Amino acid sequence: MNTLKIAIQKSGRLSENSKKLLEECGIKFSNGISVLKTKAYNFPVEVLFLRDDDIPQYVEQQVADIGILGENMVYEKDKDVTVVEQLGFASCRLSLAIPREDTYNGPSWFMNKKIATSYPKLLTDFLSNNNVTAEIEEISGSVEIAPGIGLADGICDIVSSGSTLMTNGLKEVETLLKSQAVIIACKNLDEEKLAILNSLLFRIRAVKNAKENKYILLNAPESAIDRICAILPGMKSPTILPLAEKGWCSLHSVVKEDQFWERINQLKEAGAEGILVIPIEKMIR
Ligand code: PRT
Ligand code: ZN
Repeated sequence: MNTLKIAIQKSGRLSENSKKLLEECGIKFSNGISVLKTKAYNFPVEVLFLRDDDIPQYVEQQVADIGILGENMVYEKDKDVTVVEQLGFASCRLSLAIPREDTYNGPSWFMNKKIATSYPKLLTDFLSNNNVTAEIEEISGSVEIAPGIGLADGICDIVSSGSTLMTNGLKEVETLLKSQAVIIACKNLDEEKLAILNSLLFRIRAVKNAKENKYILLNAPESAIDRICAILPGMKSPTILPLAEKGWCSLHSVVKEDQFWERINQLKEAGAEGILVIPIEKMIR
């Protein structure tokens, strides 16, 4: 039987979440430190462990059929692949930063300056869109120290919390791209591989939906049920069961977690009691 080859990062910021995602989709595979590829026991996929920089090219050439990596790398490498799903982890942004004490007056600050980066393509695009001519110093790591050691005037690098910029005396002045982990796919997948990809995407969406939603149970007087349903718009047709105590009932539904937290006080004011919020493992719409 045909198998779908999935490239994931061997070791780095994306590795654990990529493996966890496949495991949450019920895909079981062995994962020794020195293993470079492995077949899943119970799903027609083979997992290849690679450097994230190589994944776009391998997917374009169909060495791997699909890959999991950051959008920053996808758009920097600019290969002929399709982004098929955003995964919601490894959120970060590609930003320009300059010494903290400098006054920033817009992209023209970078005119005729030297910028250190590992993202020459995305930086070149940004500079040309803003009619700025600058020298790009391409380096592969520790970009943030470049201004401090006199290698560059500013940097263009990935920012997450911002603390690396702060420790290196830099401030963020422009965001070029917001990024998260995505699945990319080769454009030439045959029907059998497409069918496997679709069943994988089905499982991934079930896992993602489950994470965003919670199963909620609460008790309330019958007279409060209409108000409670109006407070939580997700509760279109909740299950309502009578309690042993007359005039009271138990209400069960699925709600978006962020909506629940925003409205918890209103729920209590409306008469909800004994509220339980329970994680959902998989959710199929
Ligand atoms: O070895 P390999 O080439 O596979 O890995 P790598 O070292 O190139 O990549 P890795 O593991 O560092 O990052 C993989 C992907 O994680 C990136 O391409 C991004 O999509 C995503 N990601 C999410 C990040 C960060 N957050 C992040 N904070 N990638 C890098 N960083 C670095 C950044 O370069 C900077 O040095 O963290 C520092 C900034 O972090 P803060 O929190 O101090 O702002
Ligand atoms: Zn890399």
